[in-house]
Amino acid sequence: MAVEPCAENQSVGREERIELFRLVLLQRLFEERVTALYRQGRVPGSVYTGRGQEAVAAGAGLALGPDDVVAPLNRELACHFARGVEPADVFRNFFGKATGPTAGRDGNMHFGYPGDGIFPLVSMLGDLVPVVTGAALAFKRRRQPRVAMTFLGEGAFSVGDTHEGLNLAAVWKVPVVFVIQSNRYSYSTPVARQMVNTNISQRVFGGWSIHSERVDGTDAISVLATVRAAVERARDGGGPQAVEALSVRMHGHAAHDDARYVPAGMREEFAERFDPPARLAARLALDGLSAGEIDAVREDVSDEIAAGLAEAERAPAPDPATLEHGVYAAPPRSSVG
Ligand SMILES: Cc1ncc(C[n+]2csc(CCOP(=O)(O)OP(=O)(O)O)c2C)c(N)n1
Ligand SMILES: [Mg+2]
Repeated sequence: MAVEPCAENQSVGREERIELFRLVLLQRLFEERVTALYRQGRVPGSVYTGRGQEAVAAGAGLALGPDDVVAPLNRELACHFARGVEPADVFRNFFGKATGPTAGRDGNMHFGYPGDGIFPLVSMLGDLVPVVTGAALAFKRRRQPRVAMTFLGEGAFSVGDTHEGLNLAAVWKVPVVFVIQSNRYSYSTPVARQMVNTNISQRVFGGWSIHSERVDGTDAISVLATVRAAVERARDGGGPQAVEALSVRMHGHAAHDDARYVPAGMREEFAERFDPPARLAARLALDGLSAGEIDAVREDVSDEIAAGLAEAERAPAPDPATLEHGVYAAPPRSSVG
């Protein structure tokens, strides 16, 4: 079976399509590299990747304006990249380097740039829902035309904080966008064993009257168009918005999980037709980009990752004398190391 090109959507122009392709590839190739390093024993902790759902992170990330804020989860690296985070800095975090965003306190994805509108990841499922709802409440009270966004998976819908946050967002009518990653599993639990009505978009509308739409989460162009419309509705006073992006998690929960619980052939079949970077490349080819132009984007991304890795490898390890610094409150970066 052949790959399905991304659907035609006139609201996303040529430059944005190329940027989406770059972002999706950046996440894909970065995660392949960091997984290989993990298997070589060069990355402590574990590695969680978003293979199969990069288009959601890229499209939603690009849909935000410069003054908006976002709280990505650990499968949304393309969203960080869309906001200008450099691969070198993410590598520095995975390596636990002194000059990385957590100064070596975390070797994973619990980092952020609050000053640049990227909130650090809170691992407890659902907890970012009230956090971004609070940020959106602040924007509303200050009458600022800003929007807050977070991502959440099916797992968050089994946690009370999610329901409390969604309820308050609706009651307060704040400018927040919830991007729901429906990738069929929560760790090893198939969604149908977690909830009776697996149409989360319908539940969000039925439960809280939050405007909600479903989108093909493997089609970055559709994601960008749908989430951008949601962001603008939120910005224009339309209250909270939800977009449920449908995809398949193309690997286990983390690098240690071989996902034996997934039915044989499901992911292979999905990858053949719906692999996000292949879908974008097929659309770009239909748009008239030559194979050479498409390959040039791949090469640029690959070079950027190689350069970022080399830079991060040269970065210093934390000084043991600073062990207790910033554990409870982050010191300014210049004072670390
Ligand atoms: C409150 C809470 N309970 C349990 C966990 C452990 N945990 C981490 S990820 C995960 C599954 C998440 O599933 P989903 O939200 O569908 O995200 P996905 O892994 O599919 O990206 C679980 C149970 C957690 N992080 N927080
Ligand atoms: Mg899931």
